[in-house]
Amino acid sequence: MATNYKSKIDLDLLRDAANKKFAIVYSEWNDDIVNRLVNGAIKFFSMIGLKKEEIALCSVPGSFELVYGCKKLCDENKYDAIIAIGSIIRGETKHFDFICNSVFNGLKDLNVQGICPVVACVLTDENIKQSLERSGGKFGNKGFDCAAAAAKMTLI
Ligand code: DLZ
Repeated sequence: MATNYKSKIDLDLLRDAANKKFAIVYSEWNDDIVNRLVNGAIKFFSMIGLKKEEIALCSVPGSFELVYGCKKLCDENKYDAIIAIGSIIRGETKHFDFICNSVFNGLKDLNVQGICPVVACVLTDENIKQSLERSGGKFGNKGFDCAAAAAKMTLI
């Protein structure tokens, strides 16, 4: 298994996004993992000069509801980029596949609408170990990386 994870983020370029407005929509399912991702995103924003209070935070019950939450915020026309944060972990039923497909298709549809960029920070893991590895473990923190992606999208 690959362990040579390296995030390619140019903080100097992304500091120009410090005057942009960001929102995070996060899911309450698997909240221990989601909190780690949200903190990763906030850490990135603080590194480019944004305060936590300047980031709009909105919670939804589960990842399935991320699309609706993001759509509502898109329609407010107040944000330059929105990050959807969730953690979907495979269980014993087919829920995993249905939720993953719905979330990613829904977020893709929002991007096609083009109101504002919506970044997908939704982990889709087989087990909690994989989720921990991607939320501040050996594969970095996808919340941090996705916040950088959101910043970049405000500058293109
Ligand atoms: C129902 C469900 C299941 C089984 N697993 C997860 C999960 O791993 N991660 C997640 O974010 N949400 C899960 N949910 C909840 C759904 O996303 C959704 O909130 C409910 O189906 C209600 O629409």
